[in-house]
Amino acid sequence: MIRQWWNEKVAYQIYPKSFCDSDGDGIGDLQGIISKLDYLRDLGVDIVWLSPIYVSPLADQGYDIADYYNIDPRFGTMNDMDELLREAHKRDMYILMDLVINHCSDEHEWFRKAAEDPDGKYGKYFYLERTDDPSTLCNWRSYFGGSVWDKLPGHDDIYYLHLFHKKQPDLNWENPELREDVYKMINWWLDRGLDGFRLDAIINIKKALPFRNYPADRDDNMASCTRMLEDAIGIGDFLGEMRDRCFKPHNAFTVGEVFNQKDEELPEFIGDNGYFSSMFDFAETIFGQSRNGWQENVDITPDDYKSCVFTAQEKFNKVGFVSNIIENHDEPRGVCRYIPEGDQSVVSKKMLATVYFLIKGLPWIYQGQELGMENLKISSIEEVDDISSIDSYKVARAQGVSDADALHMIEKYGRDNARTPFQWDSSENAGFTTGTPWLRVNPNYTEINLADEKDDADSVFNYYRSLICLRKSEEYAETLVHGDLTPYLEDMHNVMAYYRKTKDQTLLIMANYQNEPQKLPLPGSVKKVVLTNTSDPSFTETEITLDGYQAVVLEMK
Ligand code: TEU
Repeated sequence: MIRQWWNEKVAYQIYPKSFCDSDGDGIGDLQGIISKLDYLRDLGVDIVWLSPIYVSPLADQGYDIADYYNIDPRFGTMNDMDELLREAHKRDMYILMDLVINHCSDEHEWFRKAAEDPDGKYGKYFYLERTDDPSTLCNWRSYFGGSVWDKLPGHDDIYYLHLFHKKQPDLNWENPELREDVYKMINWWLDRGLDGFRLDAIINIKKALPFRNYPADRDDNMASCTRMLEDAIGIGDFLGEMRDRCFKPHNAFTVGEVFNQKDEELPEFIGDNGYFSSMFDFAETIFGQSRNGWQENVDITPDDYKSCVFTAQEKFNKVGFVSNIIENHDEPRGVCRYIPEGDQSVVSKKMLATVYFLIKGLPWIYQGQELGMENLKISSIEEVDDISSIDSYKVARAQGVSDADALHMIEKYGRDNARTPFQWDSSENAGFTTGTPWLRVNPNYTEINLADEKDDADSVFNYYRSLICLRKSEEYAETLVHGDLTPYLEDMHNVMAYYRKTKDQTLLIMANYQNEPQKLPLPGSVKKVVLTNTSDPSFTETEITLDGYQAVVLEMK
């Protein structure tokens, strides 16, 4: 595998709407981000991905783009964007934008023109089907619920395809003219100095055609649109073309949001000369998901988490450099998902940070994760903003789930959890805005906030700093970035342990993934305790005792 400049970096995701509001309108913005670049630099962040800031009606919080060439005024101006690029580059940091090209907004000019003249050029930019009888359209269910087909505005006999929200019409990648327009836009941004992209929902750009029904998987008589992806062959032609026309000539960094990939295709995706530089591992994210809806999801246990991570490591490390996360803007807070309910504490949060941050791959931190931010409590569906939570609530209620249980389900899986404003300090609105925040601040901001954690040597925040320093240290970087990963004590209940090894150095990362202390066998002599999240562990030549949720990084002789 060819080594890349970004292997040794640390990446961070910003959800701009909720990061920092500079003008008091309750919405985070580019000037807010610029004002926090030094914060990120000091934390040790190199690569920053911004969730979408393009012009958008925000039907899906910016993942519905109405103009790819402009910044939404709520986030700032193109001058602000240029300033952000300049200021980031001055600090040796890299900026990635979100590339949302499976679909655009129904308010995009292309879609408006398609509705005006479905037989003209722009009609071919979308998937349009002409019929007087909508029951003849294929029975795919969209990601956000309901049919993937909706009426083209102004036409009673033409329907357009949307795998996501009805305000997110899918772009027709089979059309070379559309592809040219997309490549032109990507190159325009890269020429401006952008360093790369995160590729949104990218696996969906290839459809299994012609459209056809699949066996219904719920009693709405529809089939999840992901079923179609299994039969969609040939996405590589599009992705390879995009790499060659856009990313490669600019030496851009790209990370794919890829669900439902075919494992045999992994080398083409992220091997040397892959379509992307890296892609996210979502094995832990999707664990326990039920086809029937969130009400039937199964919790992930520490042993399940370990098994997902090790299986993914085995799969990805053979072919490329994976991107590792415990949360993002679509997921609950990692500390609430991967630490059993009720066990969230500073110590357990640091344990989770240790085990995920030191596996092989590019570590990503989602804003607020470095503080140990937690899920949001809700008391009524009226408080919920996220469209996917609202749909999941409806599905659960229709299945007979009680209001209280359906709300609890949203507390566990909803996308608002990660989207609450960043908790800068304990002043009103957590220091995020002087106005009214667009989404509720998590009331726990008086206990969990950056200002307090900065001054506390034992905080989650300062522990993240230690982890980043360790991964970048002269002494251990080679092993932590490039060393092999091998599981240790893989079958031991509530233990997650692994080696990171080069020919000159062996590190052993061990975590006791439960409240009760555990004695664990040591495979050899310890040379040094490099890091721990509590007090120094007691160990002999053959055995180590770890407190509840204690994690250690040991250098072995
Ligand atoms: O998410 C795409 C996506 O496919 C996930 O919602 C996925 O369906 C699910 O997690 C699988 O378990 C991206 C963005 O991250 C999200 O915010 C957008 O809403 C979506 O694309 C549409 O652009």
